[in-house]
Amino acid sequence: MILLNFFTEGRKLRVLCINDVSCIGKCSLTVALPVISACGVTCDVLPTALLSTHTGGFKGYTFHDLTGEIPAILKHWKSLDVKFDFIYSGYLGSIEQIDTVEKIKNSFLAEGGKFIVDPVMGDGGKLYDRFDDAFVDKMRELCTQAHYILPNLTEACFLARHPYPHQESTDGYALVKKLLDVNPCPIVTGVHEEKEISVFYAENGIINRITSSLCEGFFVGAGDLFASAFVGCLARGKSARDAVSLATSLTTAAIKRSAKEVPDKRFGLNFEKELFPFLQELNDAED
Ligand code: PXL
Repeated sequence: MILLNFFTEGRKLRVLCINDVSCIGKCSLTVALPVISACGVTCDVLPTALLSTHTGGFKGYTFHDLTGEIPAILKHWKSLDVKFDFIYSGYLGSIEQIDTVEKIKNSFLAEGGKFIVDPVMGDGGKLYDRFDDAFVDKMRELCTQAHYILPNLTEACFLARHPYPHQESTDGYALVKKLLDVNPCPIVTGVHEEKEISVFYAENGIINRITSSLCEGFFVGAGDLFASAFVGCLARGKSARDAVSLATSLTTAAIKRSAKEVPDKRFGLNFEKELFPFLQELNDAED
């Protein structure tokens, strides 16, 4: 609490989001920037790659790896003596970039700041294009360093070396229990059972869940929306429990809207009109 008073009185909170720019398909930075900024905190960015679209379903996408640019950016930032109160990493294009994120956390996270890792690697039981087991192992290492990790069900299974439930329903409690060996505060999204979908999260060793009704199908960018809202709410001083609850409301509302409004789910979620009620909930929760 002392920490938040110092931050809020002294200067505006800064969040650094390390993620790719996918020009089309609303995910990663094109979601994180509007959502985190709308929460009322500064969102600085470190783009990891520039893609014509995300890799989840479009054929022939372009991919420009920005790893080579990062050392010069960091050198300049060092000269500015800048620190970040929250560092949130998402899609990383290579094992080398995972090493870089670890270095950024060690050099640029403000004292008492929080490091949040969304280990973006896959969905539907499979790894995305471009990722393999070596990447998973390296991501698992990064997750051990984070204050919070936000895997979806697929990523949680890879991290915990747990079988992905293709047909059967998932024991979210058993999965999160295994993940506690990787990180003390895992928050697992998209855990589906028959007609329900849940977020499971651990707090002080106790596992909790928030359940919503299930909309069938894959919704690209849903994990990014959840993670961005979670980080934005944390940066506004919410507890992790409240941030999970607010992020779940926003994501569920955006998915429900998109199930009706977006015929081709590769183009991402129509989350924009759901930001207003989300921010109202965030501000009301302040009283
Ligand atoms: O939403 C996750 C994501 C982020 N970035 C890129 C992706 C994906 C999922 O497919 O391809 C480039």
